[in-house]
Amino acid sequence: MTTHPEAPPRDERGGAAARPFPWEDRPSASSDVVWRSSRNPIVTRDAVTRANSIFNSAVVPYEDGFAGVFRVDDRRRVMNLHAGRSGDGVAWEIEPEPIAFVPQDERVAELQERFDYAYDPRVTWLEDRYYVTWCNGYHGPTIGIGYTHDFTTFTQLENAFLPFNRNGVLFPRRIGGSYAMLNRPSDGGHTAFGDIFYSESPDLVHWGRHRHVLAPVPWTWESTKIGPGPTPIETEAGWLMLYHGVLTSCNGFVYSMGAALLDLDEPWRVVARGSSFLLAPHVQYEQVGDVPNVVFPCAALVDAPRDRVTIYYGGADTVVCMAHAHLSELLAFVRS
Ligand code: BMA
Repeated sequence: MTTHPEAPPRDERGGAAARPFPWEDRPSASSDVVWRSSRNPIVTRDAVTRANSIFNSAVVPYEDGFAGVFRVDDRRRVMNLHAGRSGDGVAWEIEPEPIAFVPQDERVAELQERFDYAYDPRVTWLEDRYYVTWCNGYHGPTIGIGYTHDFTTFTQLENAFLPFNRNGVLFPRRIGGSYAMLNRPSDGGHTAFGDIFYSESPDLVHWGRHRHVLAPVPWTWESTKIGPGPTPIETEAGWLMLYHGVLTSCNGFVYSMGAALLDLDEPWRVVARGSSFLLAPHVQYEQVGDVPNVVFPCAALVDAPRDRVTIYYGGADTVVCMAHAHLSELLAFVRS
């Protein structure tokens, strides 16, 4: 039913075949398209000494298990990225120290002369390596890009855009010969607006041909702003894009997750868009935390042959959580 270029080639030990897929069936009492893991939250601040919070993090299949890049805010409330490993996708070992990106060249070293913050990573298997994109502080938020082959050594490339931009996620293959990224321009503060755009690049350094993809919808769960989430999932019907949408209540922002389907060859064209949210902050670990009422998806694992998707999301800017869905039902949902 689907093609799935996200997974890296099987290693010589047949790791991919042996890898477990983190999954729970939908509870019998539920008819929701997306349901929460009973093991939530799967990562708390206790995973890293001196962490204030660990949330909005990205995981991918790696060797016999999984690897990830985690957002860790420390007790100075400095936001940074840490690498992590897991055998089952649920129990994580997270490095105590932040990733020390090696600059690709002297020009990138200039970017590193000052570190402000790094947060909200996405990880994408693309051609021959794992790329990391994140919100990188450089005179305001913009999109940082780096890559790794082993989740030990990470190389940093140029920032993709001028400030301000807070959400950037790469497509897992080139589109029309170009690298492609969904992103969300913003401002220097707590942006009370925001549409999703598509940008492309011949070399992952120079970005252009920016196209509008999706706008907020007035008087709905996504009326204030929206932003791309996990690496888009390639299906025969189009690119399944999970994203976050925000409404402004009388008591502040409320972050939920929705989904849309983008054209395979021209992903700035929207094929379909679900009108409701898929997951909204309805349980305590999403409603209560450093920032209340936040569901913020950053990654999805896909087991296409068995019609299974596992989504990783941040809860209330405090913890990492998992949710599950059937791919076929997500594709039906976007047309609802
Ligand atoms: C956004 C980002 C996210 C965060 C969200 C809610 O602007 O900072 O990291 O989860 O706000 O605070």
